[in-house]
Amino acid sequence: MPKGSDLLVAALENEGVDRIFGVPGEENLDVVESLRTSGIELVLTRHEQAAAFMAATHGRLTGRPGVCIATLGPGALNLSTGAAYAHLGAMPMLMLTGQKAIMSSRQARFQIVDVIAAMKPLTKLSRQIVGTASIPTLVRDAFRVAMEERPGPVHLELPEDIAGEECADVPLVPPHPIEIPVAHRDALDRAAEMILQARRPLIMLGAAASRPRSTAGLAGFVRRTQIPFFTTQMGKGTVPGGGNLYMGTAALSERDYVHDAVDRADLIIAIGHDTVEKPPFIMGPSGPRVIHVSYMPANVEQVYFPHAEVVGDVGPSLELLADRIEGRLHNAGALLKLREGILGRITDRATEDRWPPTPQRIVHDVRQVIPPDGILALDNGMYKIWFARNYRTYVANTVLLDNALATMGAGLPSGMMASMLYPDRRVMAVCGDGGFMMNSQELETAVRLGINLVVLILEDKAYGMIRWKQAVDDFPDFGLTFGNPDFVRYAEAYGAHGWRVGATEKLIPTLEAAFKAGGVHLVVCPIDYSENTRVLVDELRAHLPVIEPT
Ligand SMILES: Cc1ncc(C[n+]2csc(CCOP(=O)(O)OP(=O)(O)O)c2C)c(N)n1
Ligand SMILES: [Mg+2]
Repeated sequence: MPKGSDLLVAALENEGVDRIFGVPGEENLDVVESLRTSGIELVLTRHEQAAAFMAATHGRLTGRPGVCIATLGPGALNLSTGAAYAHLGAMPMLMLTGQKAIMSSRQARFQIVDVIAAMKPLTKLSRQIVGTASIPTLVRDAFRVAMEERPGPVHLELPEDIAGEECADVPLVPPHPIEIPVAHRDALDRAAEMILQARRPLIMLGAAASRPRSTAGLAGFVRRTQIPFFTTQMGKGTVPGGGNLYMGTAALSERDYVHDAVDRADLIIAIGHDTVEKPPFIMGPSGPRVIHVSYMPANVEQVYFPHAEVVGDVGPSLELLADRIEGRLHNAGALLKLREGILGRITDRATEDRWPPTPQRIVHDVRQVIPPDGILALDNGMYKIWFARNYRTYVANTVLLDNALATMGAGLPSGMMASMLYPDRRVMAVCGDGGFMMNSQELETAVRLGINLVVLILEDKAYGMIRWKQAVDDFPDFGLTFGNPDFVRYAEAYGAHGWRVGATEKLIPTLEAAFKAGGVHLVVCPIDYSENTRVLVDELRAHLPVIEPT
């Protein structure tokens, strides 16, 4: 006779789950036993937070929920940052947690936390499984909720008595494809009219543009309209091959060079913008008109209040929009004349050979060793702004950047997940010396799994971004520096390879050698952060937006 945990695992197999990440506890042991004899691989991590980051990244890259598992109380709570990461970042994920038996209580309140309540604000759905009979439908529903727009995390708690209870073999619910409705004809007509009338149109690609299902539709829209585009940080790399129309990425909210184009535009077609992101530009009463194209209606904010909306499945809706305007746009390329100037300023000092290297040089050199389809997974720190601003992409969804929860510690686990999903591509995690140490224990997981991954640690012996903001706000330099372990020996202690870059011209050969060797590599390179203030404050303060007669 099957037991509850067998039904749960069968229901997960029914959804096509092939791996579960996590740290089991006593209360999960029935599930672990059911997994042992299943086709699902249990991937142990060294912290539940990393398991959740990996599962969320699985969802982000495939559109199918990644699954993670933890015990009750402390284990479940360690998933919470990952839950928020997936919730703000719209990544489908299923979290499974254990719980003490609900029908009898022999341990009083030992380790008991109201995990359902704790997960409520961090998930789209958080439910306790109270009987075996409902397991197949609950799992099916959890997957639907996680995947449907706006995607995100769901949570199921399986108490140990339900997990171990023998039960009848309840039939599973077969999944079926569900199409997302396409935008209404009137909305498409209205948007087409606005685009046809625009004198200086500009496309903006935002976070939701990165859903794997919309990749082809987006590329087609850009190609057919030839309207130049810029991206938000999380929209970076959503359009493949659109290189000659790329105007930049808005790493800052205003005054950057890309804002020369934004400020000059009279219409912005904002595709997939999600206001969880730090604003890519600030709307004002006299700025450009904005058409919001996305799966979900716009959230109206002080800085974002679109004038028209095209809501529906983004790919097919854009196809219908392109049908209405293709070949009829006379001003599509009006802003393209600004492109060279914007991109030229961005690449300033990209090949300068000072030691330690500048962020611009590091971004430039990293690009040289990553093939077009290689994947970059960024942690959170000062360098993220530089990568967002300066890194160019050629293939869709090749930059994993979190501008939603913007949590430190996700760089290594998200890079590990990308490497597991795409073992034939080069994958690099870029981390600060602060963020790396928040989940560095996962080096053991990476080595154990035998994956290929290069981790570049940018060392400034500080929580650099906060230290920089402290300086920009005229606070004295205080309280934000630390020491580091010897990263080379640290890597070696895990059975990984460690490298220290000792000269600027050594960065490319070191990274290249690391990729060629395969396995897990930690490459440490110091970074000269004096550029933060020189460029991102002084230069941009002096930068006056281009004013041209309209
Ligand atoms: C979990 C978490 N804690 C704190 C912060 C606030 N924070 C943002 S960037 C940063 C410093 C990052 O330091 P490091 O990883 O060394 O990168 P650096 O900026 O020095 O390049 C901090 C503390 C955060 N985003 N996430
Ligand atoms: Mg640092």
